[in-house]
Amino acid sequence: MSKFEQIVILTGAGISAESGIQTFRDAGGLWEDHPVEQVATPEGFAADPALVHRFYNLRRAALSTVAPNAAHKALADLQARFAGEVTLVTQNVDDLHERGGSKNVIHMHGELLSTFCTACNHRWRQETDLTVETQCLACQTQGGPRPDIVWFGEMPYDMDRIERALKRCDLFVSIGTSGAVYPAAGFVQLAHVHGAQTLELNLEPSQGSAFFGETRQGPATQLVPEWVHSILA
Ligand code: BV8
Repeated sequence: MSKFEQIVILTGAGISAESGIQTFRDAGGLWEDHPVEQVATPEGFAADPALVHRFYNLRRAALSTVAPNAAHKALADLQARFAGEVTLVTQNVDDLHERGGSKNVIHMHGELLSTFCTACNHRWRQETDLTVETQCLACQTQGGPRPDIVWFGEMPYDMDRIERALKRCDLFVSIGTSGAVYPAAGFVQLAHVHGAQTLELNLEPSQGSAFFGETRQGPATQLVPEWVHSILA
């Protein structure tokens, strides 16, 4: 029986890298020569909705060309077999955790496959391209639908639920994130002050490595299965 009872896991773009989805750092934080912070903001969307729709249409369409990797599958295995509680929070907007078998994934930065209407707030699953002509399925407003993505300057989803889990967990594990974006980058400190052990699994030390009790460097497809095996052993 593992000595831990409540585990919170935070994942970032690095866990999907070996599935072929580019991380933000690899792209140098740029997309079509635009800083991500420019296209991934409400102001960017207001200024050029067609550009922002294109940014997300390309990433949404790419989902059908990639598959979950051993790290996604190992976390699903942990959720299925761990006797205690696992809370899986991801900054990623892809669906690889779900396709790898994970349940109850908290997408704190939203999802590529979700859309909502800025006029009536109706939310629905969206698999095809959005354009400025797209009409809302509920109120028919043309141009109302936007990607259901939390942009810079917007409040991430499920923060109350995430903070409650961080305060009561006994282990916090961060996987494949640079620790560049808040509030996700601050989760390790909240978990630590409430007595949790903290572990970082990442290709290289992140900006927040100093806050972790233990850090391991390597690819997620190697580190995550090894770690899950040690917890389930
Ligand atoms: C908020 C959706 C408040 C978009 C994303 C100072 C100045 C200005 C702003 C701020 C500031 N301090 C805080 C802020 C606010 C801002 C912020 O943090 N800015 C940063 C740039 C400083 N944060 C926000 O705006 C957040 N909201 O604060 O709201 C508020 C309060 C009240 C009321 C209203 C609002 C919202 C942030 C969410 C933004 N949206 N995503 C989209 O995806 O298109 S963030 C986006 O970037 C990603 O989702 C992700 O979270 C982030 C990139 O982080 P990573 O996932 O870590 O990816 P990255 O490429 O950086 O790193 C990959 C890592 O993997 C690397 O370390 C690499 O070594 C590793 N790796 C690579 N390969 C592998 C690997 N590891 C293992 N195996 C491998 N094979």
